[in-house]
Amino acid sequence: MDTIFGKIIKREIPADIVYEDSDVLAFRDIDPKAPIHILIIPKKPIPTINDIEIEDAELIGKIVIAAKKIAKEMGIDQSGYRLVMNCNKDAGQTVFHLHCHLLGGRQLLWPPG
Ligand code: DGP
Repeated sequence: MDTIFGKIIKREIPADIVYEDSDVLAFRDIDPKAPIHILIIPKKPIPTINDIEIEDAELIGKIVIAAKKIAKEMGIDQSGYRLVMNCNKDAGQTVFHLHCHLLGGRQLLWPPG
């Protein structure tokens, strides 16, 4: 099933893209929760963390590698940042195409709400 993020990958709807390679796309969140709020997604449409298979291990690693590159590029690698992946209802997942939130640019609270 196609999602809004599938449409962004296919350039059917616009997004502020900050990073792309053959496997991963990253763009600014439409409703930012921090001065820097980027979504990093696999181009492969995996709905939730529960659907990740062992053959996706390298792909998931590439998401984290993309995140650290973007954090450095945006100058928050030393001040700090947070990576978040929400899974299903209790975590508040709203888009069922796997994504990793990269949040930074301010002091982040812990624990999250
Ligand atoms: P989650 O709650 O983890 O499923 O986060 C989904 C995020 O996706 C949420 O922070 C808002 C963002 N989002 C939803 N629709 C769009 C869109 O069309 N464009 C962009 N850039 N972000 C979107």
